[in-house]
Amino acid sequence: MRVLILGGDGYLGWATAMYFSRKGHEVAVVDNYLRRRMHLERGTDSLTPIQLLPQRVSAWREVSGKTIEFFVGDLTSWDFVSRVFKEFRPEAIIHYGEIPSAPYSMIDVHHAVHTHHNNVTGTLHVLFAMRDFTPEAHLIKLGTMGEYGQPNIDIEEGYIEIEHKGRKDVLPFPKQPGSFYHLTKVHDSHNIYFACRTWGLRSTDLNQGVVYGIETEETKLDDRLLTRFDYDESFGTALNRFCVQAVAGIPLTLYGSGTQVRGYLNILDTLQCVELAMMHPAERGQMRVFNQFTESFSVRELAFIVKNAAKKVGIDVEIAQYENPRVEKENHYYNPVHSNLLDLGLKPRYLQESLVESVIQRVIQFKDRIIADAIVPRIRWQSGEQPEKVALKEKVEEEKPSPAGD
Ligand code: NAD
Ligand code: USQ
Repeated sequence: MRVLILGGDGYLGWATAMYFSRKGHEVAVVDNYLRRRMHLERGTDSLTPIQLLPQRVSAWREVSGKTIEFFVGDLTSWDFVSRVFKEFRPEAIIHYGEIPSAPYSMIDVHHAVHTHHNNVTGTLHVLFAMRDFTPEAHLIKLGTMGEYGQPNIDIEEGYIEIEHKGRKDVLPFPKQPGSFYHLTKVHDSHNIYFACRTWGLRSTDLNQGVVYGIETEETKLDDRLLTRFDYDESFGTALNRFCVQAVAGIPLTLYGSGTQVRGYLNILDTLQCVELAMMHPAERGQMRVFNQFTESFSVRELAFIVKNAAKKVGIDVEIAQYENPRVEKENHYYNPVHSNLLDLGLKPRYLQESLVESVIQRVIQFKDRIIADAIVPRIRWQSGEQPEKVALKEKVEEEKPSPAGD
C-alpha cells in the first residue's frame, strides 16, 4: 500500500515509517522539523541523538535495503500539501503531523494560537487534498483520549446513544478537553466527521492515550535509526519523564496528588494499532473512532512502577509531590471502553513486562545528554506567565492506594 506519514520526523512518525517500510509498503514521510524548532525555542532536546531526515532515510536504506521517500514542508501550506498528494497519491494517510503538547499550548496566547493554527489548518488541508486528489484514501488520524476529559460516566468509543424527550440518536460523545492542545483535536474530529459526511471520505480517529517507550524492532537495528525521546516539561510524557528523572537523580514529579488516571500504551502497540486500522479501513462516508490504549494507571502508580524498576538496576528513586501546575481533576471516575482495536486483533503489551527496565537501560546510555533544568515544571494553566518553578510540596514516602475507578 502507498502510505503517507504526516509528522514522519517525530517520535511516533519515524518509528511508524520504518515499521511500514519493513513490512513492504511504499512509504513517504512529511515533516517541517517544527518539533525540532520548538525544542530550540525552549532550550530542550530529545534524549536520543537523532539525525535529520536525509541521514535517517539513508541509514534506513543501508540497514534494511528499503527506501522511504520524504517531503520537507509545512502542512499549513496548501500549495505544499496539494503537491504532495498529487505526486505521491497515498492510499492511506497516517496523520501525526501536529503540535502534541498540552503544556506548550498553555504557555500564553501566542502558543495557544500557534497550536490551533498549526493543527486545525494542517488537518483541513489534508481533508481538502483527500477530497480533490485521493477521495478513496483512508485517513488514520491521531486524536487523543484527552478529547473526552474525565466525565463521571463510562467513555464510549467516539459516539454515544442518547435518549432525549422520548427520541433516540447516536451522537458524538461529549468532549471536555483539558488544554488548548487537546481542544485542537476536538476541532479536528468535528472537521473530519463533517468531511466524511459531506464528501464521503473515510477516516479512523484514533483517540490515543499516553505513549511510553523508546525502542521498536527497527530502532534496535542501529542507533542511527533511533526515534526521538522527550522528557522535558512540554514534550515529555509522564512515564518517559519519570524514567529520565530516575536516572538523573531528580525526585519524580508527581503533579498534585498523583491520583489522575490516564490510559497508557507502549509505542510498539501504537504501531500495531495503526496497522490494524490501516488493514481494516473505514467505509466511505464513515468516521470511525477507536480508543487506543491498553492499560490505565494513576500517575502515582506509574511513579512507583518506575521506582521499583530502577531499584532492580541499582538506582534509588525519590518521589515528590509538586503543586499541580495544571488545572485538572485529580480524583475522578475513569472507565473508557477500548474494545474496537482488541476486536480487530490487538495483542497488548503490558508495562510491567520489563519495559521499564529496558527504557531505563537506554536512558542510562544517554545519561550525559539529560538537560536537568528542562525537567521541573514551570508552565502553569492558571496564568499566562511563566513564573518561578512550581513548588515542591512534599516527598512521597509510601505507596497509597489509587482511587482509580471509584
Ligand atoms: P512529535 O512532535 O514527536 O511528532 C509530530 C511531528 O509532526 C513532528 O516531527 C513535527 O515536526 C511534525 N509537524 C507538526 N506540525 C507540522 C506541520 N505543520 N507540517 C509538517 N510537520 C509538522 O509527536 P508524537 O509524540 O510523535 O505524536 C504524534 C501524534 O500523535 C500527535 O498528533 C499527537 O498529538 C498524537 N498523540 C501522541 C501521544 C503521545 O503520547 N506521544 C498520545 C496521544 C496522541
Ligand atoms: N503528570 C505528572 N507529572 C509529570 C507529567 C505529567 O504528574 O511530570 C501528569 C499530568 O498532570 C497528567 C498526566 O500525568 O495528569 C498525563 O500527563 P502527560 O504530560 O503524560 O500527558 P498529556 O499532557 O495528557 O499529553 C500526552 C501527549 C499528548 C496526548 C495525551 C494523551 O503529550 O500528545 O494527546 O498524552 S491523553 O493524556 O490521553 O490525553
